[in-house]
Amino acid sequence: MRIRTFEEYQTAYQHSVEDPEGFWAEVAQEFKWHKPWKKVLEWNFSTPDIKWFVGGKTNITENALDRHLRELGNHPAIIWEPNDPSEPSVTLTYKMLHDQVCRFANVLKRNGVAKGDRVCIYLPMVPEAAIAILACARIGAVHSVVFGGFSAQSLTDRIIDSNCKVIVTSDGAARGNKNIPMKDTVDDALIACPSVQKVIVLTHTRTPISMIKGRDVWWESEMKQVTSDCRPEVMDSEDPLFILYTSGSTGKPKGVVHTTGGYMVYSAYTFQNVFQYEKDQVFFCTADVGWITGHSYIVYGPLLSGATSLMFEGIPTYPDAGRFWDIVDRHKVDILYTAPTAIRSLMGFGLKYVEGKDLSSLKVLGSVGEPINEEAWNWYNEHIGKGKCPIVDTWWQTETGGILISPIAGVTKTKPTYATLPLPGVQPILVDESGKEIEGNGVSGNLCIKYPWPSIIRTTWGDHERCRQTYFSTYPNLYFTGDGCLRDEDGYYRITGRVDDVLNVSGHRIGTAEVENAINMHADVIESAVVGYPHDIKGQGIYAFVICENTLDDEDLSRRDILATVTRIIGPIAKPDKIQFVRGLPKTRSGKIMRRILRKIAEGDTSNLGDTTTLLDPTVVDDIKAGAM
Ligand code: 6R9
Repeated sequence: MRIRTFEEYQTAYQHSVEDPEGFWAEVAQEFKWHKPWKKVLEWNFSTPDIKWFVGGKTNITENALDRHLRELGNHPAIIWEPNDPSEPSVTLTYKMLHDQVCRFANVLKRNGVAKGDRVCIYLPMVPEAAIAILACARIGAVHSVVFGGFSAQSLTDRIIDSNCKVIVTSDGAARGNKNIPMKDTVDDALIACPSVQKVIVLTHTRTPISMIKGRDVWWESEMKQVTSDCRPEVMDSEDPLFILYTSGSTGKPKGVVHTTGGYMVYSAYTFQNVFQYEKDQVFFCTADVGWITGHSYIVYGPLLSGATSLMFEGIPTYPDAGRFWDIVDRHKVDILYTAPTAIRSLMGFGLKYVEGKDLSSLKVLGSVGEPINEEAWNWYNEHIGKGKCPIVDTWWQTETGGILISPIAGVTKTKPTYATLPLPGVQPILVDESGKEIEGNGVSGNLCIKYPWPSIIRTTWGDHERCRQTYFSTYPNLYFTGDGCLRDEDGYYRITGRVDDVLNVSGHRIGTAEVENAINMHADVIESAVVGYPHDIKGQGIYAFVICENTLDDEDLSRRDILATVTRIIGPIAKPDKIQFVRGLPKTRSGKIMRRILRKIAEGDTSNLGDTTTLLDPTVVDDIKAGAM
């Protein structure tokens, strides 16, 4: 299963393409199955209908916890670093984690959760988030983790869409010098969610909160009522493991569904190979468990591999911009996996926060979430890796469940800004607008994948047709990623960014349509159009063109009201960086907004706006140009 040399990578890759079923069967054998699969793969990209390890029975927590108890029982599974550096960190061994997961699984059962039920997890970055996730998987409940930065409205939408029965939350969250309400937000969200029967509340910040009789119970007192005996539910390989909502180019976020067997095999395989994890190493992924990166590379991938996963509650700039390096130094972190936006932001604070920190434990550096620019890559390489740590620029998506294109640390020759080569089992293909394959090297096109890998999206919750439409209909018989991509002369892949209306702001995926809908909720707004523009730290910033009824006495106040509205509807991560009030939007005669023009204006490149003669009213463009920010 483990690739050690480039020759081994080539052999594994070839094997995976010539005999995918044989290849993945071998990998899957490392896990404990209650019943072996009858067939490795059944697939059809047109419906789509994809099944891995068909008929196989397993439980992912048995593989992530029980399987390690004999050899690694006293080995750290999770190291938790709190927001406040003066508070002690917490270590949970595999035995302790197993005990807590089983107990909380029993708490869920006690509160009416059964196999197949959906449980919403809305927690800060505390070990209990991992415990709650695994407890769901233990009893076959489907977890739906919602990122703590989303608003009550977003939480409501997600709870309703997946019809969650129980919510797990905390009183509050500590982030930097802020205390963020969690239970309050849940209370607001629940006004519109009749399906929710129980709220399990972890005490964390001890902020005063409301506790409603019959509905709200405390995590701690529930845990005292149960034993740590909880037999793992035997799950079918294709039983849903979790739902994770993500933004697309249209409509509300969709619930991406991952299933048990394939996700288990792929998250573990990619974790071990991409990062070349060795026993006793400390792996620090700085993502939030509310995103796919946290699911696959804080919780499942590392624990399935018997690794030690470091979980950090706080933010990279608290108490100062040296916090990551301080954590690396104190916990002797071997592998650091973070996002370009964090690197760019920390770069901006200068080297004084890096100096004096002992980073000599680092062996591998990872990057994820957005394209990494050359300057950030070089800084990461020189000042953090000291020129001796391979950088793995890992490209993947919520829908792919695990890393698809990435160097294998120390094995694949890296090149700044390139995700380099597909992992075994991954068959990328570039196509032009008409869907024709673009062959050869030194070319670019839209990135698709032509063959299933074990953790490919199975459906979008409650709306299979939407899954087909979004990913499998643009180009027949291909999975369409939504990303543009270049393949250079060496056959190396470089992801150039989204080709659809999805923004990537500080590594967070946000749909322009979602932001527009939120802006349009403001009482004075008539219409809006949102585009991305290059932003030095965030990668992309959000630029909103807004037609407003009566801004005009105090534009700044109107801007602030719009920001507050977006925060209320989606959450602070979707707040536009720039709001320009306009009298009209550039529309074609059929009423379509010409975003190409708005994008150019937002980028500050108004010299060549292309053909504007097809516009209903070409003069609005001059007005917008004149008022550009
Ligand atoms: C894992 C994750 C997915 C989108 C994806 C792409 C961008 C992710 C990248 C990258 C360039 C990388 N993206 N990794 N772009 N290089 N190494 O981030 O999932 O939140 O679903 O975002 O992020 O545009 O399509 P998700």
